[in-house]
Amino acid sequence: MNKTKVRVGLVGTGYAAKQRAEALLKSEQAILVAIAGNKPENTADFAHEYTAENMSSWQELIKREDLDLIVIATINRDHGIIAHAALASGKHVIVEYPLALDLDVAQQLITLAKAQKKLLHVEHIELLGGLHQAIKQNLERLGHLFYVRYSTVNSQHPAPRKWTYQHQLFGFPLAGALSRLHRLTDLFGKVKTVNCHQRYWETAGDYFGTCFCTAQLCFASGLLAEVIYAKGEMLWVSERKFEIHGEKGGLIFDGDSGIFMQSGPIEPIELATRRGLFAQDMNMVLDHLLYDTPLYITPEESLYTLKVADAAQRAANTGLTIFLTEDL
Ligand code: NAP
Ligand code: BLA
Repeated sequence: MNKTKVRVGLVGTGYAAKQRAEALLKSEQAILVAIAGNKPENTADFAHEYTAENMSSWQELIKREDLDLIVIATINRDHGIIAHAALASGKHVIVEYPLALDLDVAQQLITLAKAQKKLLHVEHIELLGGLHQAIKQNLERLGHLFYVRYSTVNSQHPAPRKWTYQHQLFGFPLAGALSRLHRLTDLFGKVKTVNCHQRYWETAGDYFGTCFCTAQLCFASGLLAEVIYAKGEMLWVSERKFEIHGEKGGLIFDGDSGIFMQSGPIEPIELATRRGLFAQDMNMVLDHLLYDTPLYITPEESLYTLKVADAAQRAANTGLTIFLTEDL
């Protein structure tokens, strides 16, 4: 790009959008020009706080000809349709994961971005975080890996009446929370088979009160991974645990603390903070657009993980083991 500042339009006014806006405020390479939100009062407050123009809808935002880049930081259901419209109108796109809830839509977006010669970047900040970096640095010490357990359970009393507890808006749990699977595909490669069980407990209206999802992934390497993603009011204890077991040692992360275990003494492993990751992602994209520096993830990698999530959904719906052998 041959101009000094990337002109940005932002969709969303929640946590992720705020992190984006803060990063843009600090950046010399970009300017937040306009935003589109959901509830008018939230959008007005956000526009005021970041001195951005308040657009009445994402459709109006995307129509503007003075924007180079659209950042999509809104509910999962709308990622695909907004990304499509933005790419079709010639904008670069950053979208928070998941790229789309539907696998075919996600595939089409990658094709469209190529045809339009525009950047399509799917944020996967979990790859930038301390846990992932610590795992990468220590993985070789474990020898041949045979078992992984990754469990994120969020006990919430009462369950919030939020989009993250609405089927259509959040999507299938392991697609909506794609980072859970993406950590694994990034570390361990291709998946051969998937089993999954999924249950919701409903409350009044559109919302569920509890979601419990558990999947088993057999990787092409022979590694077995168990993933638990659960949230809501029927869960009595929260858990954030990542265990990796190898023939020569184990890595056990519990919350923000980690240890390396083998026959000798236990070694503590420090984790860097989870803060500042959206800003890192934002700055890498701006550098990429302006100076062609490399990015840390491709949309194809995110699409592959979405394939695994889609297989998990099919496994949960049918009770069958799903084979992903065409990608091996
Ligand atoms: P959030 O704080 O709950 O914000 C959600 C945004 O969506 C708000 O602007 C909200 O506007 C809007 N919204 C809510 N209900 C809506 C509806 N029915 N129709 C249209 N818009 C609606 O969520 P978030 O954590 O920022 O997540 C945004 C995206 O970032 C999600 O795709 C999420 O997966 C992704 N992400 C988030 C994180 C994180 O750390 N939070 C990390 C990675 C990826 P109102 O408040 O005005 O309703
Ligand atoms: C991911 N966090 C997410 C996602 C949502 C939230 C909707 C995407 C879906 C998912 O992967 O589950 C929402 N996270 C929240 C909310 C809180 C929270 C409402 O911690 C309330 C405190 N996100 C934050 C805060 C931090 C944070 C305060 O809102 C950390 C200081 C980090 N959230 C964070 C990270 C991810 C994430 C690093 C990526 C997922 C991962 O690490 O696997």
